[in-house]
Amino acid sequence: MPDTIHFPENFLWGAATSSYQIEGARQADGKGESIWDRFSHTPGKIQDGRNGDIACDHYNRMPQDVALMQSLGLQAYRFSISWPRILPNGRGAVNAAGLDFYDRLVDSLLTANITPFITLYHWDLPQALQDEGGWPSRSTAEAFVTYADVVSQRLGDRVKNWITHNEPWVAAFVGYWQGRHAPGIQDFAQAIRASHHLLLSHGWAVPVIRQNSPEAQVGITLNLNAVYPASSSAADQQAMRHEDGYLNRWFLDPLYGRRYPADMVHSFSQQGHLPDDMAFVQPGDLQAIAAPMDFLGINNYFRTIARDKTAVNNQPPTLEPYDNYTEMGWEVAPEGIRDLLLRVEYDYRPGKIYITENGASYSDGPNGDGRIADTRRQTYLRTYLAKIHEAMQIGVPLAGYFVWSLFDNFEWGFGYKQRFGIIWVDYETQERILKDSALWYRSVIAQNGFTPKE
Ligand code: IFM
Repeated sequence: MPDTIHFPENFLWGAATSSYQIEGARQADGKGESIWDRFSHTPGKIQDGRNGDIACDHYNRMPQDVALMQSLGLQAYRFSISWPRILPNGRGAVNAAGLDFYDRLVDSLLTANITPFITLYHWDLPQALQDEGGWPSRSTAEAFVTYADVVSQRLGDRVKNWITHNEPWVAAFVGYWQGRHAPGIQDFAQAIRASHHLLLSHGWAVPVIRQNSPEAQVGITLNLNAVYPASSSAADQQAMRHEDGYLNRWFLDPLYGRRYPADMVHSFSQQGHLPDDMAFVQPGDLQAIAAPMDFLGINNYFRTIARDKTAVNNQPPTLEPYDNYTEMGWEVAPEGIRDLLLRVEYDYRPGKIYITENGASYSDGPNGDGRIADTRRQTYLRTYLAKIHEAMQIGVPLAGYFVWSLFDNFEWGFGYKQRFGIIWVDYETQERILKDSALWYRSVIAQNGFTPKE
């Protein structure tokens, strides 16, 4: 192991958040209702029964929060825009006050020398559009393009890094199939349609953003995992291929011009999941989805070990998870992020990659002195960053890293029980406290690297 790990000079160190998870201000200044407002106010949907009405109150504390980012030396900040703050009904009248908030945020970041990375869609769809069918409906993709146009016209002079969507797999399959996320639907056919319209809206928005934001870098963020077979049996190899197809290839293949993976279309169809045989894919859609991008954003937290549990007399597994999990129950397996990066580079050649999210949920809080010794998070970040660095040494064109998350925040269906922040948030007082991991991350940024064993 090298004594010190150094990153390239222009490597970008950032942190990420999303609108619904931190902003609060549910109805402030003309904001419309989102599917997460509706879902989180539906009894039984959120584990701790809470919602994002206040969250980190970032909408009202934005200047202090940017000052905190500056105190950490952050070079980039990835945040998302709340669509219903801009277009309360999803389309139609623009809410100027909503745009003004992000205008102020962007100016504050630039003044603090922090590069803004905007995510246009991080799951808070205007409820009005869900009422018309949501992502399974093609008209939502059309509405997204208008929304992208409005935002990029206003901010595109100063913002040069644009992410159309965050984790379309989650938006489609957790929102419309597992039903654990808004809008809470459990219908695979709807989820598949949603996945297509999310991708289509991305492809349609890319040229619009480019037009409004000269020299913009435009990409999408996918949640991807390295997938390993639990043994070398044919059954486990096949399970691996299926998991990989469902999570990774279903999105990567069409984005990189290879159409939807035929094996997955066949498999979904055999399971009776494609009643209309993907007739919703219209001529020109696949070309639109494959619009050239400037970078790929990857969110990664854990790896997947694929096991065919139905196979008769399957070989015993040769690969078992480590006995090391975060409080989300996600396995800590740093080599997964290295293998994932190598695989994506080898198979898709994205040209430029950012890790747009990586981090860990541990609930360590202040001790008697007010210090937060979140050593497990620090170890997680250090070991994952070391593997990321290995991938870069082998040739993966990684341009930056965004820790998830800047703050503890509303963790969707889990509510506030899960804490991913490098900054502690006391939800009673809204006090922010830098955890030890934040202090460590500040030193990583300052030194552009770290000592693997510290
Ligand atoms: O909090 C989420 C984020 O919104 C999307 N990626 C995963 C994170 C942790 O679950």
